[in-house]
Amino acid sequence: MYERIRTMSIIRKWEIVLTILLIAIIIAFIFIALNKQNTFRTINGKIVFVSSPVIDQEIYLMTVNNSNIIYLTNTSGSNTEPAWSPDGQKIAFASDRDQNWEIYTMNADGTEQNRLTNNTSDDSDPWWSPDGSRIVFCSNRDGNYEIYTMYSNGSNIMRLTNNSAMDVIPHWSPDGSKITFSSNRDGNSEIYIMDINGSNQVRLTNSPSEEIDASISPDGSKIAFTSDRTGDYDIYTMNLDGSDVTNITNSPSSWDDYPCWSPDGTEIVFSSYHGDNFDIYTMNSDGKAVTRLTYEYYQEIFPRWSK
Ligand SMILES: [Ca+2]
Ligand SMILES: [Ca+2]
Ligand SMILES: [Ca+2]
Ligand SMILES: [Ca+2]
Repeated sequence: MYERIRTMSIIRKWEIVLTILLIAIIIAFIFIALNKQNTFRTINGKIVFVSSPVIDQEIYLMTVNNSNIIYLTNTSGSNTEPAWSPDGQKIAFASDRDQNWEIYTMNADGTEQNRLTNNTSDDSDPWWSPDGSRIVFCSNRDGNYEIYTMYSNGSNIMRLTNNSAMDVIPHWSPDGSKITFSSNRDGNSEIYIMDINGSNQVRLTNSPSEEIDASISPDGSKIAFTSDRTGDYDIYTMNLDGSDVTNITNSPSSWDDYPCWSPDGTEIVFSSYHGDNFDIYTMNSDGKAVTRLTYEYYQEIFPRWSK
């Protein structure tokens, strides 16, 4: 009888130990699952992006790792389309805080927000020249969207395009010699490239789908852009003459958009719409090693990377 009770008590002890072990394993799995959302990666430099936690869009800054996110703008009206000055000290952006879209600049900590344009039409999509002296942007001030440049203090506005189509989303090449943009002048949106005075406008893509958001890699060898030519938005790269087009995201289940090169050209930051909202991701320039940076429920778009 004693032996039997003793055996029972040993069995009971093991049951308790195993139960505790099982609970510990379950807790560990839950902990790992919860913290998977918070696996931070080190970002070389800083990334600004746009999010819309209320109704308006505001600009946010992510530094060191993706756990440090601060807001740079907080006004009535939206603040969007941030673009870094080449030295990483300033950000140009578009805002409708003064009732219509204008171009503004601010310091990289959100201070000294100054308006550069001042008219009743839409002025948007700023992008800095690599020497910091000028900003390219688009405006419909002449009745339809055209590409313009101005000095970075807002003076000396020059129109580069001149036709009845939508000429939008200009980006300056890192060597300073070219500007890429999108236009629907040939029937639907395609990627174009031109000299910085507006001459030599050349079409690089030719597909019945939408081609937008072109930006040239830091070494000047590739253009990243967005296209829905497969029926879903993916990010592509191509050579500067439009050859060697490669779908680098190639994910039919997600809308991938807003590509921007890392300062060293080895990676691309972009937004991807999974489930029901956009978040910020990085990938190598060949589309490999996709890493998620944000987990907000809101729409995180327009990521732009500076050193
Ligand atoms: Ca305006
Ligand atoms: Ca036009
Ligand atoms: Ca097209
Ligand atoms: Ca989100």
